Amino acid sequence: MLKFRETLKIVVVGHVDHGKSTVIGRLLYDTKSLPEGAIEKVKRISKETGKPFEYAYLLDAFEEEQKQGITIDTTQIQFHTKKRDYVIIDAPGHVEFLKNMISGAANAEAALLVIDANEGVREQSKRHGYILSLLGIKKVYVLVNKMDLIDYSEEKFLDVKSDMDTFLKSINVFPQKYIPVSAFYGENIALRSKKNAVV
Ligand SMILES: Nc1nc2c(ncn2[C@@H]2O[C@H](COP(=O)(O)OP(=O)(O)OP(=O)(O)O)[C@@H](O)[C@H]2O)c(=O)[nH]1
Ligand SMILES: [Mg+2]
Repeated sequence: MLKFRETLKIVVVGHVDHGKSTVIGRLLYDTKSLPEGAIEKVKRISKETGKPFEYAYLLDAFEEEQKQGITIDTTQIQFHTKKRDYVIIDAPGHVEFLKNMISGAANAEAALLVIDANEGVREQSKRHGYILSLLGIKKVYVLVNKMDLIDYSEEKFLDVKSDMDTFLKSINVFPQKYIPVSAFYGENIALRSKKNAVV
């Protein structure tokens, strides 16, 4: 019998540099979903340019993106688990590329809104939240990222959560969950973190 598998389209949004591409890169890495040689290639580029290793380079494939360290255009990645197929859409966070973010989000059924725990809620965190509400995307998960930079502080996590939740409520967005993560160190990405008990 033919079995139909669901495909879920998830867009990853949020303020510039808050770690969207790193979240996806690390998820692909931890679930062994990368094509062979991909990590080695990024390591080689890092060595050649003298820059630190970036999971984001797995997504930001264009030379200009790697040079500037920002995402310019959306990238769509196929991702599979036993249960489902996913298309993950990496959106740019810079205000200049808002159009690209919107076209990426327009296709999605769910969204991950990434906020840097150290910087907190910023302009594009709110604007992207607002765009999700305009597009009627109901399944929203907020990832409070870079928890390593704030020593996995539950108090600071709850502050960021409260700030964002106040804003999102005012525009009728009710996230399914707020999750503290460290994309760079793989905490709460593919596996549940032992670093904090706030989830
Ligand atoms: N310490 C720490 N740094 C992180 C973490 N996640 C991302 N970063 C760093 O933050 C910087 C920006 O990460 P990106 O993933 O490129 O951010 P982005 O949100 O995709 O940026 P744009 O697409 O340009 O908006 C990089 O130097 C990452 O290594 C984290 O969990 N901890
Ligand atoms: Mg990016």
